[in-house]
Amino acid sequence: MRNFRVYILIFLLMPFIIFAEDGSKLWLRFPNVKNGISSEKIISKGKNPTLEIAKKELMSYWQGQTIELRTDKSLKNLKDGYVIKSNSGKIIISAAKESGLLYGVYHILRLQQTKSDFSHLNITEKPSYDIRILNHWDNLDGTIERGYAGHSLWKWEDLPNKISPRYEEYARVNASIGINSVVLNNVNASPNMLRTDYLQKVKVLADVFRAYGIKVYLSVNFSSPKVIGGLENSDPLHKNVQQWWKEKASEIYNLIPDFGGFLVKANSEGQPGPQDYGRTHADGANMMADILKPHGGIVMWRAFVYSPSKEDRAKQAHLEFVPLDGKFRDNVIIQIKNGPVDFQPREAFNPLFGALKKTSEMVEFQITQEYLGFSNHLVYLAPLFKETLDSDTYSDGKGSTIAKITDGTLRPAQLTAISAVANIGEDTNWTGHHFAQANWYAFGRLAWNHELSAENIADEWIKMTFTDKAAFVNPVKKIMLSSRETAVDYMMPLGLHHIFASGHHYGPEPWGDYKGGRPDWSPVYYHQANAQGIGFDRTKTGSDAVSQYFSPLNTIYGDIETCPENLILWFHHVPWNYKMKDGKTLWEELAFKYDSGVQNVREYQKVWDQMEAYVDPERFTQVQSKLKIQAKDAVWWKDACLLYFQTFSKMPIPYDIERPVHELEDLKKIKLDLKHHN
Ligand code: GCW
Repeated sequence: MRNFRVYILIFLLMPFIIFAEDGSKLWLRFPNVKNGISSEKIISKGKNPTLEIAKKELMSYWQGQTIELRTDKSLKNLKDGYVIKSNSGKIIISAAKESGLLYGVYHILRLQQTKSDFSHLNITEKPSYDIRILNHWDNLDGTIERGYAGHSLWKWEDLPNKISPRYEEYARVNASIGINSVVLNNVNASPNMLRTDYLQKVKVLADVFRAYGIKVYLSVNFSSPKVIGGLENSDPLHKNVQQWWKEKASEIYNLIPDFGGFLVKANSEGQPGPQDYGRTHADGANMMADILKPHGGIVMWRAFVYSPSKEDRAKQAHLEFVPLDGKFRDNVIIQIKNGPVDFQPREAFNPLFGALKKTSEMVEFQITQEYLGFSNHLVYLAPLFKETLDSDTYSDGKGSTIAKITDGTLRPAQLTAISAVANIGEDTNWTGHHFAQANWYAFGRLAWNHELSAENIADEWIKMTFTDKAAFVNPVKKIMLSSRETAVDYMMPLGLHHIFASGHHYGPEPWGDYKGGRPDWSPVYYHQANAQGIGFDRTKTGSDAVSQYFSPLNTIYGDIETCPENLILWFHHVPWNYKMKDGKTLWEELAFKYDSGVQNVREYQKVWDQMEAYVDPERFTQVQSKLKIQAKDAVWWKDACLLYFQTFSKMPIPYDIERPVHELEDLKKIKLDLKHHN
């Protein structure tokens, strides 16, 4: 009898068990689809693992007309793009490569998921970038630097024998948005990554990813020859060092014939590099490039370099790399963070874009929210990505946007690529926050087509991930689209930057003054608040970072009257009573911005609570809880920054905004136990 009751209970709960929504499916949800079309309704020739995946997806999920998958070498100019055409009752997807066919299949599935019309299709897609790459900052011990979604997906201890099913799921999800490359390990790279036993593990991952059109790359430690090769040093100009790399490359390519290449963080934040031997970044990058060249591999050399010096940190990459322009091999690409400091909620764009005229350049974004509330805050990053890509550098006259510089439109670049630091971990929902999935999605979509709008991408993602009901889509889209500006407002409005708590970067610490430590890791170095005003003077009379920008931006940014207000404290030290465009003083404006950030998050909570009817209970409550944290954190940020800056401005917090609820002295005592180095 008891057993019987248990059975009844299980039976009644069945629909909930089956349809439990834990976010693990990401945007590849097909809640009402039991089966796709039968194999007879798929026309294709030849056998190939990628093609088999494409067919399997159609047979599992596609509910429309007959599909023909056609490889067509004449479409080579589309690279791994594709053409989709409706033709007398069927749909023909053609592409030069099988990966293009797979992307085409995900395209029509997306149309089905978003309930778009697919009766008269005539679509031609060509990716904006050849290499669309995720950078994992995963360590060999399973931790992830700046990772907020649990441990690493890569189970190094189990590999090469045990293969987690998530490797393939990961590859599939990436393929669905066109990501075709991944760097498996942290740029703060362990030399052990290149040990033979690890390479055999890497091979297994590469073998799983290959059918999904994904190539594997590795971050390498510049000292590897010395550390694991037992050489005396790792001087790139030494023959035995070069020989070591040569043999290593052969070993890698024997295991992984389509290996992508190396990503290198050198002479930055304590990492070894060519400068340890009096050599330049070009010497180091070229040595590796020469070794990879015969195998078809490339070097992505990072421009994120700065040393503890008197020079403004925002200027250092430009100072270092511009003199090397023209000296890099054609299979080297310089990987440049979107801003010149470090993935801040808002930065001016990195002036290195466009400044290297004879060298391929690529953007590095950060999807993981190191500086944006980890996986606790809802911050949709497509507007940030777009802001960078659409920035006009004026390097080759008006219209020289970062998108056009990096995608090869403006200059025939040898290599075109775009990268982002992943936010993926072993959490069931992959990214910690359900809405952080949207940032992975948005990066992939923009890497495929940087002309898509943040709004369109949000629209697709919401419909695929949650529901297409307008009563849900529209308000949620509104939240997403304003969320980045909201985060800027409650953390660092008007161009403020890097006033985070030290090390872990969660929460405010504008008072942070690491006397005796590195000034360029101290908040007070970045905000420069004093009795006169606040902000970093980067004008000609300050650090002169403005001169690294092409005309007319150097003058626009350099003049307080013409500098965009959202960057005013990035470029200027501004008096507290400076009159802003809306008539408020700088101090009032700052206070209003912080307050509006807080109010917006409260609004998001209200809107989300009204969405309950449209979302499964699991994801509804999880997002709801995260919004509570975000609301509390926003108030924490606002109080910490306003109360602290008030000690300089000596002005009242405008009376029509919410009053602080904390004491400054209490906030100063907060020390979160989240470990990290800087
Ligand atoms: O954003 C900073 C991070 C470091 C990171 C570094 C980098 C991988 O705080 O954790 O190291 O940038 O991009 O190299």
